[in-house]
Amino acid sequence: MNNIAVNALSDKLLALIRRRSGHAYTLGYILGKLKCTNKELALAVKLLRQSGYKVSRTKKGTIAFTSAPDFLYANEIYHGLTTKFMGRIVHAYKKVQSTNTIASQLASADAPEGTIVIAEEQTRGRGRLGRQWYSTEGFGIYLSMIVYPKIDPMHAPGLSILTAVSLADTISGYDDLDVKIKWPNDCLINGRKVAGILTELSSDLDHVHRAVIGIGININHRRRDFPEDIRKRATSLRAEMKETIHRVEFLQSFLRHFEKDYVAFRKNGLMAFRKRIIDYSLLIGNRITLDYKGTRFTGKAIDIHETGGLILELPEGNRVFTAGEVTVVKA
Ligand code: BT5
Repeated sequence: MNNIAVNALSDKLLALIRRRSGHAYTLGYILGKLKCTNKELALAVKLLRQSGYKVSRTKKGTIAFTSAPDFLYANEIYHGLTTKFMGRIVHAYKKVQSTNTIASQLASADAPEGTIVIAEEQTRGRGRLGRQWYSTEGFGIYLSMIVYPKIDPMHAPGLSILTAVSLADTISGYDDLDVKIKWPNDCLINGRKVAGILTELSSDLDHVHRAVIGIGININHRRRDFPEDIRKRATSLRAEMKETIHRVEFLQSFLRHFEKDYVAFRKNGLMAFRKRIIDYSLLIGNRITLDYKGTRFTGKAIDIHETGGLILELPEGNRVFTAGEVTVVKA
């Protein structure tokens, strides 16, 4: 039996025995269902165990599923996923340079909408303007989602804001945390960055052809797991909640939130989310400085624009910004 066949058999075995967690399935039942030999079954069990699944076998040969590892395997992500299209196709990797790069290639080859690329580790995870996203193995979620939103490129900033709202809702579902969105692309808890979003587009003047929404989420980092240069500014769900979070469940929950929001966004635009955006916003209602293309603007952030831009009240009148680096001015 070659590796591909053992893989396929272990997938079938897993699907079969995890239907009833802890139940001891008899050997005869399993061999009959999987139509394989005892030796082939032993290989499949070995592979599952090597992959981190807890599978128990008795002397009589019964087999029971005990638990699954919290690895971002495609199999795990599918199991119990209730979305219609988000995450229905998963490209899962152990280590990549950047999930956004792979997702862009897949999108150019017309991968179906909702396809995701996910990795346990990125060696060149990127932020905006060539900055780096620290993507330590096993602690975070490094995710890229492919969407074809049929919007004007002017409205593209809305995709990042929409994603931030879905993420903030997902995080809020875990605990009573002080989650904020810092326009244009950060999620913060208690003032520290827990996630960043990088949306990359392929578009012409009036039409977005495809978008890759990349999200880095700090899930199970302890403070000391962050590199020193960001330790004071970064946080994770675990650091805030003092408990380990199941990454696969978090991802499934996020995909569910995002799918619902994205469908509403396509139908009704970003303004359908205005209240939620304002409620989560760290900036709206505050005096801020915004650095844009080498110029610093100081004023009050007063609202979100339908394009996803930030509306700033300046001495010369209101102005919409589509990008920029923002700092809240301390009163
Ligand atoms: C972002 O950029 O916040 C967007 C990050 C997007 C990362 C995802 S991971 C999956 C996908 N594949 C990719 O290659 N990228 C996307 P920006 O606003 O430019 O923020 C970058 C800055 O955040 C850095 O310069 C650091 O100061 C800080 N930073 C880096 N890693 C961090 C982390 N893990 N947690 C908190 N802050 C971090």
